Amino acid sequence: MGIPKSHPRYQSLVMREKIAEGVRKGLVHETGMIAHGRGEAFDYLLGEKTIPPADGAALAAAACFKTAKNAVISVNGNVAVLAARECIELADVANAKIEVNLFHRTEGRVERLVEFLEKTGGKNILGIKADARIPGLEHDRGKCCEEGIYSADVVLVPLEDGDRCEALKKMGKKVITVDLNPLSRTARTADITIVDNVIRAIPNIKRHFCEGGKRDKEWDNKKCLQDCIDYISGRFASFYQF
Ligand code: PTJ
Repeated sequence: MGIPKSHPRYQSLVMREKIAEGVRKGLVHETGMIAHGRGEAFDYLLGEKTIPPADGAALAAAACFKTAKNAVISVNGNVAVLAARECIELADVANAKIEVNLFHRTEGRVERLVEFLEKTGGKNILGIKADARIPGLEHDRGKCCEEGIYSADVVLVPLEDGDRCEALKKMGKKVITVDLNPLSRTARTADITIVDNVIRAIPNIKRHFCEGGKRDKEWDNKKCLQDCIDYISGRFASFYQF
């Protein structure tokens, strides 16, 4: 579909089209459209821009990447079609690995996503050889790579499921997530939650990483989430802010 650049909702329509095309190509799971719709609603409430607490969280994430020994970026169907290039660029500068790790895992979709990421410029994309398990997770959603998520000290898991986020925390990992919904279980479980669209959050982490990625105090994720909720509530207070 040729979306005219002049359309006031151009970027949002492009994202929808990428998700729909991703489903058609077998990259995005069909429920990825539902997840996207939920995210879109929260993005609307944020004003479709990076709000200050989200930028602070992106800086905290960059600082985490700086000190990581084995950082891994977990990529699912939605993240791949929306922000593959951004994830690859972050992995390159931060010396992180990329693993395709799916909630609704099928070997075919993992292979298609690995191929898609490699065509976009990614190297040594993990995910096909899932030779380890995240303890406590039944079925295929517990599968991961020993060399990747299993042995990582820092994992960036954008658009993650709450259960898996909790299981990764139990493994002792530092978990960073990107989730537009500040109330989600994932948002509340992760060590660092960037309440922003993945298309903005990943480049923000990279920018902070390249600018030094230092933060002055311990990260308080609960306070960050409260600040995000306060921001949204503040916008609700006046019709004219929308
Ligand atoms: O490709 P798979 O099989 O791994 O499946 C991926 C999805 C996203 C379908 C799966 O992980 C899922 O069902 O996720 P949930 O539980 O619906 O959670 C997705 C969360 O991400 C929700 O809280 C959304 O608000 C949020 N979200 C959706 N789109 C974006 C987003 N957050 C940031 N940027 C987005 N573009």
